[in-house]
Amino acid sequence: MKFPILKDSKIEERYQSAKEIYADYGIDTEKAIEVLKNIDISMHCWQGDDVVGFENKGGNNGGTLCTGNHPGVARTPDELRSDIEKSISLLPGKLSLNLHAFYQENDGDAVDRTEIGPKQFENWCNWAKEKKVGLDFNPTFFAHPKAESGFTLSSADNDIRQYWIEHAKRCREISAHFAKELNDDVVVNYWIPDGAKDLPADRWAPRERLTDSYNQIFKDDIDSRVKEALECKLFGIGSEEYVVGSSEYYLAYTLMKKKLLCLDMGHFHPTENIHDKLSAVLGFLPEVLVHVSRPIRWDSDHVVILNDDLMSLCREIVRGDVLNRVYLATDFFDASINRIGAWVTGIRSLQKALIFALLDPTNILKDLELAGKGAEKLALMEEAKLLPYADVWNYLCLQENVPTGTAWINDISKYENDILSKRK
Ligand code: RNT
Ligand code: ZN
Repeated sequence: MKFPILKDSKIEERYQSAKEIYADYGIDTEKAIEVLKNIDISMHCWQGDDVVGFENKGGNNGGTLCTGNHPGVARTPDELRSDIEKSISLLPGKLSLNLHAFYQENDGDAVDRTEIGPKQFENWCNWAKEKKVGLDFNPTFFAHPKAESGFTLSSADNDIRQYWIEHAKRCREISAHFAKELNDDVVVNYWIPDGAKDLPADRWAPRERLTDSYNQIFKDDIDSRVKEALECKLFGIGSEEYVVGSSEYYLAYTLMKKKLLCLDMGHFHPTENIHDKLSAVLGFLPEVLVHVSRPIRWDSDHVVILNDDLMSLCREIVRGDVLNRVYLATDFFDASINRIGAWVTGIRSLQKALIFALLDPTNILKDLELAGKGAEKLALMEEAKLLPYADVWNYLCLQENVPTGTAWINDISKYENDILSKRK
């Protein structure tokens, strides 16, 4: 099917009507659009190659699991960049690219993770400058023989632990280089797979060692544009019973050491949502990083869609007026469908949830709540879901020169035919 291209004049007409409807609730659509355009979304690079990277070291991914083998996976940095560029051309707003250390570029022989530096990321950095996107970074504590025991920064083997401490230090150097080159914030996220499949005899020592490792890593001050976040997790495959970097562990550590806490939407009990956590932790922590993901039954990292979890998350950020204190980074990977389609669907859904949140009649809802008018409040919350935010979204896409409505689906099919299907 050829998906319809909406006429510009129709989009403008519908926008004018939507603008009036929202104005009746005291909502300024122009302002919402301006805010959305400036929300920097950190787009994860790893949807494009199924979290494989360019080292070919083997080793497991620390319990993260990318399933499916849809053709057209990016096999080289150039292919990955081309796929990212295609995706970016279909997305409005501001973007950064989120890299992992194992996306280093080398001459076929991977540089050891304790020896990587800005040089292995020179092409990425130049590319980011040219495309006017920011960069974020992650040390990679998995997919490596030295992570096979299931422990990295909390390992009882001192050589292994020192190895990963050194890797983290190299990543700090790379991140500081990015911050300087791009003159921009660089969010660095630490996620380690450390944990045990079954009952550990000692839950204490790994956490003590982890604290010591982080203290060593963070000992030297770093460029203030480098924002360091630590990601907690409930459990992973192979770490069902015990995760060293649990929620309590990282909440305590980040509070004490003034780091960012990273909340991943898939890293809590299956019925637990992260939107309720923002007003709790941001009362004490200056900033947080959110990994935008979609768990189904477990931390499955499905492509993000416009569901209640996502809408609640964005609403909380807007209602709490904390857009400048919450960094948003996507984190999902599906290899069973066209990967550009996966990326764009997920990121557009996040942006749609944000525009929806920015058009929320929050002030009226708060007044109704204070006046004890519970039924009216609930009724308006439900009716607000039918307000014409799609017309505002399309108008925003038009202004940003990216496809409106479903037209972008034509683009991914064409790219699949022209480019992806030729990758054998
Ligand atoms: C794993 C974490 C982590 C990774 C990425 C690749 O459970 O969510 O953020 O998905 O670093
Ligand atoms: Zn994550």
